[in-house]
Formats: sequence, structure tokens, C-alpha cells
Amino acid sequence: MTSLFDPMPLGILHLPNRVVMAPLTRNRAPDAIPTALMAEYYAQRASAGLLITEATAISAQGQGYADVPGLYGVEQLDGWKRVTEAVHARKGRIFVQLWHVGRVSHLDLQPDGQKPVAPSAITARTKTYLIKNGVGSFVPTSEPRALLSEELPGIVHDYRHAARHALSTAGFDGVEVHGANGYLLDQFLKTGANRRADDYGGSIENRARLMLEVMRAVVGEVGGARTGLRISPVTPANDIDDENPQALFEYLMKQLAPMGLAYLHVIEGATGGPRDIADRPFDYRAMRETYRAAGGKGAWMVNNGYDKVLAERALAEGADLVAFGKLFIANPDLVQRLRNDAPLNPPDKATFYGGGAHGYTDYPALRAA
Ligand code: 8OZ
Repeated sequence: MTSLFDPMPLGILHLPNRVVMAPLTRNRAPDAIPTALMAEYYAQRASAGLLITEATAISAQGQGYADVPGLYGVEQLDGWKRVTEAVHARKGRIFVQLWHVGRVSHLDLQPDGQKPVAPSAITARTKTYLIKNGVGSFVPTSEPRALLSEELPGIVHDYRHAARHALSTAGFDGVEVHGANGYLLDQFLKTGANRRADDYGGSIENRARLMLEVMRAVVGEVGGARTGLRISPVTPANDIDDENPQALFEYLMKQLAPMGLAYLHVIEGATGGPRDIADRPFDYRAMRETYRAAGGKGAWMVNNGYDKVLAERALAEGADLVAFGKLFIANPDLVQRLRNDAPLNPPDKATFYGGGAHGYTDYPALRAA
């Protein structure tokens, strides 16, 4: 039976185990530039089968929170280069998560204080995070404006451009497109946020169009073997919902299958919360079977609230990789701890977002035996 500690090929990479570090927003990149402390944090976790970075903005317009990193400026790319070098020096593998927040943003975070952009001018009933005079606070997101259809090729271009520089300039091993958690691509997908009357709204085919254009562009740039996609079919995160997610995601599976992706990364249930949501049922196995039946190869990565027992059960039931979030915040050597059934450090919520080394790089590893 497959164990979490069995190796597996991933695209052109060889993963020494199936324990993946999930993307985790930590708000420690002032001016959107990755720091030396971030390099240390990721390098500490390099024994993961794969590291996926925190969500990283592909453009200034794609920014939605204070002190999250970007991937569109020279200093940002240089900062990430130091991160990838530190991870590779420890023999790790690292993908960067490509992010456009869409409407989950604030006037204060947008270029020239403009409105955030979205499929439709519907405000998300959610909060974002601002830092003013050194003090962080959660504030309601601003009212967005609907993107013109003429603007969409520019957004696809921004993803393509970010993917190219992620590999060629910043030295990442691959990219994960953030298609989850109520951000731009998820907003286009789902009826709760998309009321468009053009080719990008209405039918499932139309709502999926932007995500598929982005995926084809990114795969065209860096290759399917270096590309993953994260989805969250039923999460309510950031005020998102869809009237028929099963049909929507099965359509997506059939379209994604021929792209030769390295992996699909599926958040099961409510992001960071319950895996089962009473009024949002979803059949994940059926979605995977649709993907495989359509010829979809690559790894099936699962995420949300996994521990070792649940993870090994998921592998026995057909998953290939398991992404751990909060456990990786608190345990830099999570792979070794899971392998040895060693005690786990508990994560400290108070230091998840913002701050410095405390609650970031100061969680202890087990002492070498
Ligand atoms: C927590 C806080 C801010 C952003 C996501 C990128 O949910 C995030 C995020 C999580 O995908």
C-alpha cells in the first residue's frame, strides 16, 4: 500500500515523499518583496516532497492584502530567487502559487487607489487585511468594477508573464495557478460572483473560459509538467458560491485532462474549516473519476484538515499527494515527525498573518537523533 513516505515522480521532478507544504499566506513581505527571513522559512521546510509558496500576485492589480509578495517586479523576482536558491541548497523542490485576488481587495491596495476588478460589480462580503502606520487590521473589501471583455487578454498575459519569470528569473521548479478560495478565477467560475452577459458569463462553458485560457497560456509557456492548479469546488471562503458545482467541476475536469498538468490540488470542503458542509454536498471521487476517464494524468493532491491517518486513507483511496497547511506552519520537519509518529508543535494563530520571525522561523525542529 502507498505510504506518505513513498517517492513519486511529478512532471519532471522526483518527489522523495508525498507530504506537500500547502500554500500559506503569512503577510511578511513588505512592499511585496520576499525577504531573507522568507528564504529561511521555506528552506527550513525543504524536506517536504514539494513546497508550494504562499499566494503571490501576478500584477499590482492582483494584490489584495498588505505585505503579500508579488512576482511582477525586478526586486520581487530577485527576492524569490534567494528563496529558491535556499530551498534548492537544501535539496528541496518549490512551486510558486500565481494569484489574482479579483474583488477580494481594497482601494488602498490597488494602483492609484482604483476599484478592485471582478467579473461583475458585486462586493464580496468578506474582509481583507491592511497595515497602516505599522498596525494591521481586517477591513471590508471595496466595491469592485466589472472587467471589460477587452481587458481579459491582459490578465491572461499577466499569468503567462508571471509563469515565465517564475521559472527563468526566480528559479522556481514550477507554478500552481490559484483557482480557489473565491479569488479572480473562482469568481469567474461561480454563479454567486459572475453575472456577466458576454462570453465569460452565463453557461458553465462561458464561466470556465477565463480559467481555461489562463491554464492554456501558462502550460504553453512553461509546460504542463511544471504546472498545477488549485481548486475548491464548494468552499464558502471569500463569499463565493455556485448553484451547481458538481456539473461545473466535471466540465472543467474534461477540459483540463488533455493539458498534461503535473497535478490538480483539491481543497475538500470549507478552506481551513469543516471538510463536510451540510448544504454544499460534493462528490470528489466522481470528479477525480471524470478527470481520469477523460485521460487526465498527473498527481491528484488533496488538502484540508488532514492528519497522518486521514492522509494514508486518502492515498489508499486513490489520492497521490497530501498538502498540509497549519501543521507545516508549526513543524518545519513535518515529514520526519509524521514518519516517526513524533509529537507535533501546535500552531499559534496569533502569528499566522504579519509579524517577524516569531511564529514563523522559530518553531523548533526535533533534535537530531
Ligand atoms: C488567508 C489569508 C489571506 C489569503 C487563500 C491566499 O485563502 C489565501 C489567503 C488565506 O487562498
